[in-house]
Amino acid sequence: MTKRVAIIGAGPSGLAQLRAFQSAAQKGAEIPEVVCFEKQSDWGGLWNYTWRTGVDENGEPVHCSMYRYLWTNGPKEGLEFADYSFEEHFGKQIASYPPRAVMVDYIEGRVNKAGVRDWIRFNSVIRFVEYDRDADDFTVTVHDMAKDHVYKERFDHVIVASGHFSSPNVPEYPGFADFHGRIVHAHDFRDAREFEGQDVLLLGSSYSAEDIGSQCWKYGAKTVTTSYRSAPMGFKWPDNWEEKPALLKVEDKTAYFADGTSKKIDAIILCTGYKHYFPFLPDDLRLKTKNRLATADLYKGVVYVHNPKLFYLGMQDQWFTFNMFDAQAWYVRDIILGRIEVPADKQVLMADVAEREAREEASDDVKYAIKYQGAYVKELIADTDYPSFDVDGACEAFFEWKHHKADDIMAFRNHSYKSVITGTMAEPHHTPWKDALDDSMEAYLRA
Ligand code: FAD
Ligand code: NA7
Repeated sequence: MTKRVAIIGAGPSGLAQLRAFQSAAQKGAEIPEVVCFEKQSDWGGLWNYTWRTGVDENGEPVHCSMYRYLWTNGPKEGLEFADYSFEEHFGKQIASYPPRAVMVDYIEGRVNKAGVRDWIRFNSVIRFVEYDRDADDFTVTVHDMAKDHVYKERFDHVIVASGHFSSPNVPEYPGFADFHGRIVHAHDFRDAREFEGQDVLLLGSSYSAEDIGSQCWKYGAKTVTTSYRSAPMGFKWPDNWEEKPALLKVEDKTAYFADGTSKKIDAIILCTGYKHYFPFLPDDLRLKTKNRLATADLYKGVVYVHNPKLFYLGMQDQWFTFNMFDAQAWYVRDIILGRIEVPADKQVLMADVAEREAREEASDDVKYAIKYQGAYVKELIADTDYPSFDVDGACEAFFEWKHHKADDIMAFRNHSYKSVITGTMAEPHHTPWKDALDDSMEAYLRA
């Protein structure tokens, strides 16, 4: 087979794609030449933590949006690799909400075992991708930062796995330019201890606002105020945390809200989400979508309808993560290997997208959304040899997680769930989350 495949990004999605091809080769299949380009010096994507903000050592935008003390925000039982369990990696069952360092170790474990690191060119920024209609292939322009050398190579397929929680959505409100305090987006938030003793305002009412607010609370902020644009998060917050409606303006160190109230604040953290941002793609190849479960223009959630030789991984809003990326990677692999056929008629591809959008829009219910994405994972794995697993069981873990958050938002991480891969129950963690200030792997794995 002489085909060449480019993968952009070595985060969980790109690594899933490498593992998918490697597993086919291991079973005796002939696979194309696979080259993964990663702009960072190591793999792991967002999970590869850096203290840096703004630009990296090469002057490129820092990819990392993760922060110190980050523990998974959903149970690990919802994301476990079906071909590589937590028990296989750690030699025992571990608690359900591992800190970032533990997750990195797990992510690396599978790809180290697969031996695919050599397929990745690190410090390699994709600058541009062009499609050549006559040759029916792509020319990829790469900047090798280590050698400071820009070069081009041709590929039959391109798989975009560059993530979509890295380019921040940064709104401006009246008074920001004159505010006497720190204003920072969640993307650049690193250490909650910075806000110890402060009155902190967070804009947004989704995962970042909830978790960064919780971090600030845990590490000693004086008060936490979250401001919602559409709807409050509505958890039973600690006494020094309150939810306010939309921010109108700030003046000096006072924030004014839509309900006529105001509050003195020291710092503002914008937890206002991210943009799908692909500066290396021209108009005819660039995905333009909202952060939703049924992404625009992707047949089966992965094949770009305007050029079916181009694929995107992990572009959905995410309940399921690692196992969904796996499902997508195995599916894309099988299209490239000619095991799965993509309909030639573009109308059929677009009808598939429209059907997914309509089904997503049929309900606002959270359980519905979780089941919707679970059904998507099942749909894809049914067509490949990715090990089938109890997706409904993973949905149940998510439902329980939701209940635990509603019961006590500062204690949901103390709960345990059953692995849908090995069937074993997670150990309860030795220390309640709010008291566990050391998030190192050694501290977490201590018996
Ligand atoms: P990413 O992890 O973003 O990786 C993309 C890779 O592409 C990066 O390595 C990047 O350097 C590379 N890249 C980008 N542009 C280029 C370029 N031009 N050239 C070369 N390489 C490039 N998920 C969970 O399951 N549990 C959690 O607890 C959780 N917490 C999260 C917390 C935060 C703050 C955020 C932002 C996300 C969280 N997520 C969590 C979701 C996260 O999206 C996934 O876990 C996962 O990291 C997505 O993998 P990915 O490979 O699609 O993208
Ligand atoms: P999300 O889930 O996209 O949420 C973004 C939030 O920001 C959401 O509450 C938005 O309100 C709010 N938002 C967006 N623009 C504005 C403006 N202009 N003003 C006020 N509020 C605004 O992003 P997150 O960062 O929370 O989560 C992303 C991932 O990171 C997630 O997968 C986690 O695992 C970690 P809306 O509801 O649209 O009115």
